[in-house]
Amino acid sequence: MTRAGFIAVIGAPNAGKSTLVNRLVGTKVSIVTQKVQTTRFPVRGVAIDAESQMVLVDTPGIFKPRRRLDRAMVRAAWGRAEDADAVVHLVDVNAEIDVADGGGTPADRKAADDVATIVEGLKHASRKAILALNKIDLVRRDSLLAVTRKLFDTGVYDEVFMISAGNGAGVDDLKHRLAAVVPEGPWFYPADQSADIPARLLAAEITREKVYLRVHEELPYAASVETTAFQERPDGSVRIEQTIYVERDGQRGILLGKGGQTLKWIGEASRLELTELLERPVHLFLHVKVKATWAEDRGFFQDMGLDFDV
Ligand SMILES: Nc1nc2c(ncn2[C@@H]2O[C@H](COP(=O)(O)OP(=O)(O)OP(=O)(O)O)[C@@H](O)[C@H]2O)c(=O)[nH]1
Ligand SMILES: [Mg+2]
Repeated sequence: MTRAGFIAVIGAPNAGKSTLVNRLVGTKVSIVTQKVQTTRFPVRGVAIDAESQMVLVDTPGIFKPRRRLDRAMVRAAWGRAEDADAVVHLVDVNAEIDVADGGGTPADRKAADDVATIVEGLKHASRKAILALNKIDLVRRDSLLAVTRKLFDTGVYDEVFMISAGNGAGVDDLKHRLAAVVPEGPWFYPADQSADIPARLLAAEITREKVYLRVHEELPYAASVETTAFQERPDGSVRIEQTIYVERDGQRGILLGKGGQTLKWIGEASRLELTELLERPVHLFLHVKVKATWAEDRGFFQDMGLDFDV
């Protein structure tokens, strides 16, 4: 008898949701950066454990939204949580502990604030969530207890796991549990499929990750990537053209870098990873365009399943 179901992974920005989904799946399906608000739309990765197929839905971080894009992202995250067979709430325990001790960076305090918002949201949910305390590689074991109790006492969880999505500690236990939680039924995807994201969208995401990795200080949230052409060539290679949108002229210069060096690095890093992911030679061509309003452009995000009607 097989089992199959959807599991939504929710949490504050930067909690490590995409890292966890990639680790559970065993391959990269969702991009990871040190920036908050990296994931913009729900990404599905498929994990298998014995007879269970788990469709993991990586969601955008839940936070207090301002821009229209942000509102659509947060709504998408809650929407997936409602639809799922189980919800994993992932918490950056390092940030929680620092704030509980009266310290922490402004980013840690923002994260703790977002965790409180999510707990409030979960109080209205129809069933309890699984709490996963992440980044335990960064904290002392004895400091975990107080934070665990504080969160558990909110009454919105029925289980707690302590994990490091980064180094894999505890992740197998969580995976076995999730495998048991999904209901009996036929699998949704073929056994060899690990992601459900169109190749052109994945290609755009990989390039966006490289943009963030390279120029994250200078371009906070200001860039977006669109694949404009994706052609399979007779020789087995693929030709990909992409446009990177920035909001201002000055950002275009930053992205290009001196003599085009920065863009060249981004293109090369993206091409290498795409070659590996797509398992064939990739010819990648990047263009940079200035479009002040890309974040307000409804059509731009429709492909990603984001709903702008707020
Ligand atoms: N030390 C440590 N770092 C981690 C762990 N898990 C994730 N990270 C790091 O935390 C940062 C954020 O990881 P992501 O997986 O992008 O986080 P996210 O929750 O998907 O973030 P958003 O998509 O922005 O909401 C990255 O720099 C990761 O490498 C962990 O278990 N330990
Ligand atoms: Mg993410």
